[in-house]
Amino acid sequence: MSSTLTVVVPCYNERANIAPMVAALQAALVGVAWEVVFVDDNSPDGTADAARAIARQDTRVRCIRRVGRRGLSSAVIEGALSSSADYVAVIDGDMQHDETRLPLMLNALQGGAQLAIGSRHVAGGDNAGLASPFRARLSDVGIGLAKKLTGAEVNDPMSGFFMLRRDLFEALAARLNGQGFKILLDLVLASPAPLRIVEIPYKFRPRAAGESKLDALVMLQFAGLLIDKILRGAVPLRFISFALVGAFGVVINIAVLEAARSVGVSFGVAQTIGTFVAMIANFELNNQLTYRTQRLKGKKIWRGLLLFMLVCSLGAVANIGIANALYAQNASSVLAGAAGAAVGVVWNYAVSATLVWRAR
Ligand SMILES: Nc1nc2c(ncn2[C@@H]2O[C@H](COP(=O)(O)OP(=O)(O)O)[C@@H](O)[C@H]2O)c(=O)[nH]1
Ligand SMILES: [Mg+2]
Repeated sequence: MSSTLTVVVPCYNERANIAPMVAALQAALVGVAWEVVFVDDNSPDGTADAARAIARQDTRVRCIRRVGRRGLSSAVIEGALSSSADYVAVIDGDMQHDETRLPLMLNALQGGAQLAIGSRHVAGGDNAGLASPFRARLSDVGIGLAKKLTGAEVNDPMSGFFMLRRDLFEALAARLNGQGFKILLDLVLASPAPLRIVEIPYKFRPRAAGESKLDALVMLQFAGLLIDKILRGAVPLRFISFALVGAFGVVINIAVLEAARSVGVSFGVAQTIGTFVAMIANFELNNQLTYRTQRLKGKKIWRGLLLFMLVCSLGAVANIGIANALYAQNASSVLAGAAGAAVGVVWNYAVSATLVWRAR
């Protein structure tokens, strides 16, 4: 007999949370034919051993142990693709999500919804379990960006807690980006037609054991996911124009730097002036050339210029960060610099295309 519901639990160093998770599912899913798949990336704390010890006693429990791999999204994808059930749910392995919502999600799907999302941002849900005000802020910014850049009609597109029909997941699987943390957003964006989505409120709990794995790399992968989605279908000519303007900006930057230095301005100040002049020139050129079809005029120019400079500053941070990271891993300085610059220009282009020169 196959199960009705497969619960996929990505886990990394969650040993202490495995047994409580199985017990919680058992209590929440009375009357449902369920199974749970823990997808562990060979955690050093022995998470897989803990799962297998339970699996030996309980055939509803399975464990996929991946070696030489890391990544929440790809773990979820492989867990879901190992299912033969009618429905697949995804829930974090750290007890932060409220498993008692699972039957409600299942009801919603059986009533015709295609995707049920556990949401912290609809009435009755909350985000109190985020570890710090910084994380709450970060989460809000991420949600805002995701909504703005993608137009996804979901209040909590960053939720890691959701359920959908397995056949839908299988249909979308090949179109998934699979990088980083945000598998739900990835799924919503992969669907060629808008999905019938129901959001079910839940209260995000604080972590009871273990620690969070969200770090700078995860955030970078999130940026990559957004960029990937935006670039799909974008006009390449426009990107080329943007990149050429950027290259011209580098020339302006160096020219101003040298000119200021020749009249005795210190390097740091001269470079700062050069950078600002280059950004303003680039904004003007892009406004005249790259985005002439939606040129900003009048008062909108000032807002646009400010946003553009902000976006480019973030691009510069990503550029320097990536170049440093590659250089530290023994890449040649030219390769590291080029990779950093490439990421910077793609970021600047993708984000300014949507935020600064948004097509009406
Ligand atoms: N298999 C796998 N699971 C992961 C990985 N990174 C995070 N997880 C799991 O994904 C869930 C959410 O991660 P968590 O660190 O709690 O993120 P946060 O709640 O946003 O701080 C937890 O169950 C983690 O153990 C990974 O690289 N591989
Ligand atoms: Mg967590």
